Amino acid sequence: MKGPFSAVVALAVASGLVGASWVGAQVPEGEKEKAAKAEPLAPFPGGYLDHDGLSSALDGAAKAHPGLVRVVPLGRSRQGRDVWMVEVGHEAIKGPAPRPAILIVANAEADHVVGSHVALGLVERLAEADGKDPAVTRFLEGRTVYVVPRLNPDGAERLLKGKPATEFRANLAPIDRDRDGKANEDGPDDIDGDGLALAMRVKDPAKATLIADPKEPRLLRKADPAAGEAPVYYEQTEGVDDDGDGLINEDPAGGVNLNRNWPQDWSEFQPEAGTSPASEPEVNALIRFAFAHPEVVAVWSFGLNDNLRAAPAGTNAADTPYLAELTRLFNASAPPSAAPKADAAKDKEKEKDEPKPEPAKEADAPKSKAQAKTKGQGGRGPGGGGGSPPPAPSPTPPSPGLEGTTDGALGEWAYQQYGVVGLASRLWPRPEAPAGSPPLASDGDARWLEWNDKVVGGSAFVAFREADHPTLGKVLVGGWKPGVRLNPPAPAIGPITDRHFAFLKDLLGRMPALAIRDAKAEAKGGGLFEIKAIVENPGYLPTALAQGVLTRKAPPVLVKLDAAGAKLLSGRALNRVDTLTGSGGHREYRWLVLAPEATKALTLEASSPKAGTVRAEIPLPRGN
Ligand SMILES: [Ca+2]
Ligand SMILES: [Ca+2]
Ligand SMILES: [Ca+2]
Ligand SMILES: [Ca+2]
Repeated sequence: MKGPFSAVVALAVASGLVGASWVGAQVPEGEKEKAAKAEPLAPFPGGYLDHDGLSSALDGAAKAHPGLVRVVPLGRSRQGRDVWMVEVGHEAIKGPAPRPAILIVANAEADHVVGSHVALGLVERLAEADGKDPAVTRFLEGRTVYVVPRLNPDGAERLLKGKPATEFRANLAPIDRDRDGKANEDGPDDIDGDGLALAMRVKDPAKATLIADPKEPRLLRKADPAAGEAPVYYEQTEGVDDDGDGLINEDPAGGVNLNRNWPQDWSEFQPEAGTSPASEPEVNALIRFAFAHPEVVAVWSFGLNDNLRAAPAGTNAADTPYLAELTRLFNASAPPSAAPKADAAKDKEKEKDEPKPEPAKEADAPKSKAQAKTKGQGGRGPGGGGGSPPPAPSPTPPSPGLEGTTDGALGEWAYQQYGVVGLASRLWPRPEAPAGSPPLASDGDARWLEWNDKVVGGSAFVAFREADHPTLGKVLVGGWKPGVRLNPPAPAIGPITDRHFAFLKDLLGRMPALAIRDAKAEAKGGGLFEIKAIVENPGYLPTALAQGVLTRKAPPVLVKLDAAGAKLLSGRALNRVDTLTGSGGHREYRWLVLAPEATKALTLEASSPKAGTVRAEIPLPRGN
């Protein structure tokens, strides 16, 4: 087969995989723009890395930045691939206490491969900025960025290299969708021999609900009987009835959607949510990591949910201002491309016409349950999806229970249960013309077709053409190539990464911190001293979100007076503070100690995994 997938390995090899890991990253800025104007871009998966390519690229980054970038296995996928965790931070300076951290997780949904490339790009940009950009350098000296570039290596591999090529979101765990005792026995097939299993349009008056749109015949729309329109087609995935049960593609290889397997609002009746929360080894490994690392302040996930583009809703009131500010910052550093509201409504309408169920394809304007309760307030909430982009492409409908929700999503879990800032970014919410080209004019499906025609030279959409189906007779086969509507052409990844790196730097500058000020001892005579100090959070974010306090997952700030050799008469040696709010939240402390002549000073320490550790030496004044 000379399909698009032959390009994956070839391009990965051509890029050398060291330093620059995708095709676009090697083209100088000016050249890139010229090229964009001059010739069409190759759509996904051209220039995207498979598991071996990504592993090599990560290895290359670690080798290029020893002591700063480390790549360790987080766990193993179901099929035995390493799920990589990258740690970025100066090892040599790493003290005994955990260093406050940010955790970035990408490519949980198999078909959101762009996430793994942006995650890799952020690792590279952080490492390259170290020693050049003072803010980044300072951060990497005292903090850590954890990055899981591809939580779902099995699913991504299926999408990138599986045959026939088809849309793929989950992790290949065996699931018997139609409960016939066999798993994965009837998936999409390539009936016309082009290597792709796309969409199939079938003329069948009994089941048809759709007609070709007179304005754009490449698109189908619902027939309107009131306008005298008779439906002509139904549409489903390309394929045949492999197991002879009378249904076509009723039990495709799919598995569990790794962005639906998290314990928050987990859906027990949805096969793609898994048999239990965290049933999947990839999700389980990350949850174990998270609870073993209370220093994580924020989880930023790249996927189909997007909660950073609209004002927060559904969060604890005390946390909302912080999240609103992050939203503002995000929109300042990665300006949203206004996704028209009409798109979501239109696609929902289309979903109703789909003839048969298929694996999970949730739409992209998910609302958390909390958000739903806020009466449609366009929100982000904990992993909510206000201001969301047009829905994911699919010739098949979503599972009814999960569509339009964030049930079981990582971002939701990160905030609601792990109790940290939970951010989610779609990265490429809608197709755009390359810089320097006229902007795309249309919306919704028409916009995708315009992008297909003008930007990628028509190579993302396969025009429907007649094919012989073994049981249905003549059918039409064609549609969007797998993954092309979720992952931008490779040259677009660099600029997307730049914008998200700008936000990451903002976020790094907003970590909670600790400071001890006005620490002093006053002699009261007879070896008695009054000690006073203020412990403050000069960072932007609180040392614990209200949600972190509520869930007891965020450790308190511990304030310890080491009164070694002295007797504490009043005040506690160890004080716990649930949280110090951001931008100057503080507590005042007072102790009375009786110190022998030999004790010259006392040590005060304030520490929190999420804010670091500070110490102050408090001399005891003697001699009058
Ligand atoms: Ca089955
Ligand atoms: Ca085909
Ligand atoms: Ca079948
Ligand atoms: Ca089949």
